[in-house]
Amino acid sequence: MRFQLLATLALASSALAQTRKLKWFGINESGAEFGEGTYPGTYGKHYIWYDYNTIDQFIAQGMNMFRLNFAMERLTPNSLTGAFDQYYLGNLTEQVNYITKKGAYAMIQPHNYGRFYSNIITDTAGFKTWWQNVAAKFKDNELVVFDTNNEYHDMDQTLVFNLNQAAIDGVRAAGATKQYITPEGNSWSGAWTWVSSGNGASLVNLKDPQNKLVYQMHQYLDTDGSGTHAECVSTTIFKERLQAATQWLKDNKKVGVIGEFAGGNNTQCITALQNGLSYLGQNSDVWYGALWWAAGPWWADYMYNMEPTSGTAWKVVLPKIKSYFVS
Ligand SMILES: *[C@@H]1O[C@H](CO)[C@@H](O)[C@H](O)[C@H]1NC(C)=O
Ligand SMILES: *[C@@H]1O[C@H](CO)[C@@H](O)[C@H](O)[C@H]1NC(C)=O
Ligand SMILES: CC(=O)N[C@H]1CO[C@H](CO)[C@@H](O)[C@@H]1O
Repeated sequence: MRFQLLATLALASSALAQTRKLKWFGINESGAEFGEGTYPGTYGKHYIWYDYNTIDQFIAQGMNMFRLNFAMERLTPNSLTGAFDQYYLGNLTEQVNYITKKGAYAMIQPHNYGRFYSNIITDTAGFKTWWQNVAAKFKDNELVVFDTNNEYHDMDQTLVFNLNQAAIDGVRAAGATKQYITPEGNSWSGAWTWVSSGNGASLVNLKDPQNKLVYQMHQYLDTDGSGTHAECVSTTIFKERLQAATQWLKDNKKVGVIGEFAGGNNTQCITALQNGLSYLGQNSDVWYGALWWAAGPWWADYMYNMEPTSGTAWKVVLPKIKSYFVS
């Protein structure tokens, strides 16, 4: 009892001693969306939820944002406007509560690319209802962040705008008025193409009555920006790929977050990561932070795996980047 109290005090004082250079330092928790195409699939076989012990270890490293990947097809198996699967919702809720009770943010992230059962979502009214139903479950938790959808791509730009607006309207209609919402763009929501793809010109017009939109962009550092190679183009590529989007945020008085970023275990990538994170820190007026891709129980020897304590990125990258978030 006494030891517990001392431990709690020690934790509280070390948390107070931390200075954040960026509001959010986070990680993608990935696994509940695995088994894509096998729906509903079986828990523990086709998909998996996240390990509380590893969440604690990330928090001890200074992380305060967890982007929880999951599949819409498992949450509402019948239709966008249909009933929840109570167990999948139960697991999602349990994870959100665990994270937010520790004082960290939990990002609810349908990992669906603007699609439902592989078809592009065109029913914007149904999408609004989906979000209204989901947000109603979390409306009293201010540490929840709603991500409208992971990486829209190869879609009509007006549809991407309309789906984002429908999600915002649905969340607010649920009475969730305090939470941040992160719209994502077409073209895999890339930061480097945010302006050139037309996302900027289109999504600048999204309206949120609560004024709590944080534009979510993703950025990888390999040649095609896909995050499928261990090599990075140069030591300055991260920073370079952020410049146009940063200017867009400033010009339009918006704020953003890098919802996914990563690089491989090599000195070129590590320097590129450090330069890019330093640039985010210099522009913390418009950037809220960044979330590493990825952790989760099933990544094994994946090149960007940050799962404690065996992941390559946990061992090699995290110690070299965390000081850009917290000191
Ligand atoms: C999590 O999912 C499993 C498998 O469907 C289920 O047995 C369990 O009851 C769920 N947990 C909650 C809290 O709903
Ligand atoms: C990282 O790369 C170095 C250099 O290639 C290698 O020696 C080391 O084993 C790698 N670390 C991990 C955890 O893979
Ligand atoms: C860059 C990257 O690793 N993206 C992966 C994100 O996760 C989905 C499934 O969870 C993979 O299909 C992508 O390759």
